[in-house]
Amino acid sequence: MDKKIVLITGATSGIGEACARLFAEKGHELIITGRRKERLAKLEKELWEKHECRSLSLNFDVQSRAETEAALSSLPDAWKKVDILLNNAGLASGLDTIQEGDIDDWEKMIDTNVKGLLYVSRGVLPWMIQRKKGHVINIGSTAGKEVYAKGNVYCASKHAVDALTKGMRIDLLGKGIKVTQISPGAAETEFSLVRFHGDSEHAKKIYDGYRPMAPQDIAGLVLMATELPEHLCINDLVVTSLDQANSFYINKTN
Ligand code: NDP
Ligand code: 8X3
Repeated sequence: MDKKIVLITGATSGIGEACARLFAEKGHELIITGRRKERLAKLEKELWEKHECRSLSLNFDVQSRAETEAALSSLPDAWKKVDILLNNAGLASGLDTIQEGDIDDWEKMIDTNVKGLLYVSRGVLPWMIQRKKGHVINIGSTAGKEVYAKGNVYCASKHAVDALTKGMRIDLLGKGIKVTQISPGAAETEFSLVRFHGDSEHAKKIYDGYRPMAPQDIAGLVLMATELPEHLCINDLVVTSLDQANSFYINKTN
């Protein structure tokens, strides 16, 4: 097996954590990141005990350019040979009309989903370019394809991820670097808990009456995208559960 170094932003929960577990199980080496240090330490220990996976934790907030730059430059040279960058860290904060929206929520989403992704990519891409290989996978969303009521700024941030993914693929053409976007519909993670500012009752109700995807479902697709023949690149993969047609239509009859 071709052992790879996989850098996963937002590995402390949900899709990023499921990806960390799957890539570790497949024998790869991991750089796991997030703000919750204890969760990173626990995951690092678990991955070693279960799979003898070598992993390294970087504890930083992607909203901070200075923290992101410092964390990435602290990596030993051997760990800078990142083969796969999974830009996953992201969030929705609030669900309000544009006229009532909380500007702090807006800043959080734009700073994390757009600027954070840019800071991390700007740090890692030169390492990939130097080695003439690499794979960037951005976690977009169906919210990056359609806009739904009260989704305004979250949808805008995921539309930005969609545009940045396309831009990256164009700018990196001929450099041996694949750029993929995976755009999921609803997956049951801590996403809704975060969106509703810790209100677990409200968060649970979001998944009432239908079967959403699990974070492991997305992890399987991320892995699949990285295992294609060298000359093939999935550009964009929109995926929902069987109960979801798009951002608007969900079969809630279960
Ligand atoms: P979770 O809330 O379960 O996980 C989010 C992850 O992002 C956590 O590990 C969190 O780590 C990290 N993160 C958030 N903000 C920051 C920050 N400022 N700095 C560093 N890390 C951060 O949600 P999901 O797993 O669902 O979300 C992962 C991605 O998937 C997001 O980009 C989301 O927009 C996207 N997505 C989710 C869908 C869903 O329905 N769940 C559907 C489509 C896309 P920590 O808090 O420790 O920093
Ligand atoms: C998360 C999916 O529909 O809640 O990106 O926006 S949705």
